[in-house]
Amino acid sequence: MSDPRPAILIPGKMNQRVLDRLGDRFEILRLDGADPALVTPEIATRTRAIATFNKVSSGLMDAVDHLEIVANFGVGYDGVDAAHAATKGIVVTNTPNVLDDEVADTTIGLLLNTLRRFPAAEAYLRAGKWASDGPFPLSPLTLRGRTVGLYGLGRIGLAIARRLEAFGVTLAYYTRNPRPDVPYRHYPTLKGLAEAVDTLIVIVPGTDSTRHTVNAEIFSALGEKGVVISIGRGITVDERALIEALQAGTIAAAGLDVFENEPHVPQALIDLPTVALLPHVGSASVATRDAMSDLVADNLIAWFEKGEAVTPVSETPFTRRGR
Ligand code: A2R
Repeated sequence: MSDPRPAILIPGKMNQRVLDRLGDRFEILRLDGADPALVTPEIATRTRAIATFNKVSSGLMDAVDHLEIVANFGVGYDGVDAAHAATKGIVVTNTPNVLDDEVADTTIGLLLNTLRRFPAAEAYLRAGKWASDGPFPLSPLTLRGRTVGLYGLGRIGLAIARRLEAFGVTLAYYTRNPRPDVPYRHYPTLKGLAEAVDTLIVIVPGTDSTRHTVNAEIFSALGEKGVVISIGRGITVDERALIEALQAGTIAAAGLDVFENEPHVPQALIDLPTVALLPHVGSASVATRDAMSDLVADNLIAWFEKGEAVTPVSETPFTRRGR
């Protein structure tokens, strides 16, 4: 007799906590990767849900016959073809809210690392140079007196802005739609924002409308004291133009947690002393990743047991099963 439980397909890796939470309510089907060619006829027939780390193509959705829900681990779902899901009535869920504070904390750390060169200072101490060579050189840059522009002022952007208020810096932002609930000045264009500030924090999703929007024109507008912090998605920043801007002194420094071709980071960036780098760890604490795991599981459990998604993305606002 076939298994009566709904089958969840997991293409590639998944957090153990998600699997533990799904428990014995579901049949779990595994694939080595998110390649539709790996889908067997049995998997195609049985799969009703996919749980993923941001990688489900239209081809993978089409390769299974009775797909109802794609539960993505992460707030960004640029690797899931949500537009295609919408055309098929498949709901896509993500993990908003539960990571806002963690990513905002990371952003502040990256910003300070970039301006004050704390990682280099620590490496200096660890190498014994404090004792042999004397004090670490003064940082040319500081957060004092800066004007910070946020490119993106959604859930995470607002958590960053609230923190920065306590640092006594002036704040402004660019989004397509001004927010009525914030005191910060809104600029209707990214270039206008970049001309008005000296520090740009990039916290928008990676979409066709944000791809390479932080480019040579924006670096020129920021100017030679300019600092760019990228914490949303790598493709928003034109990495090649960023390297050129840093090498030429068009801007002063950059702090990056996300990259265009992760986990590969261009050697030119690694070689630049004016860059602070992190390996995409914005939300990467055990506690926050556990909360994200729980939200992935909650979406799947709620969908099949209550007929409701907890956090559907905007392209697939199907809060109810069989809507
Ligand atoms: O433009 P608006 O009014 O939709 O504002 C959103 C802004 N945004 C953009 N701003 C300018 N040009 C665009 N083409 C554009 N697309 C989006 O980004 C809003 O202020 C912000 C997104 O906010 P949330 O949807 O609340 O996202 P959350 O949770 O803050 O996460 C942002 C991204 C994720 O998508 C991941 O890629 C990454 O951070 O972890």
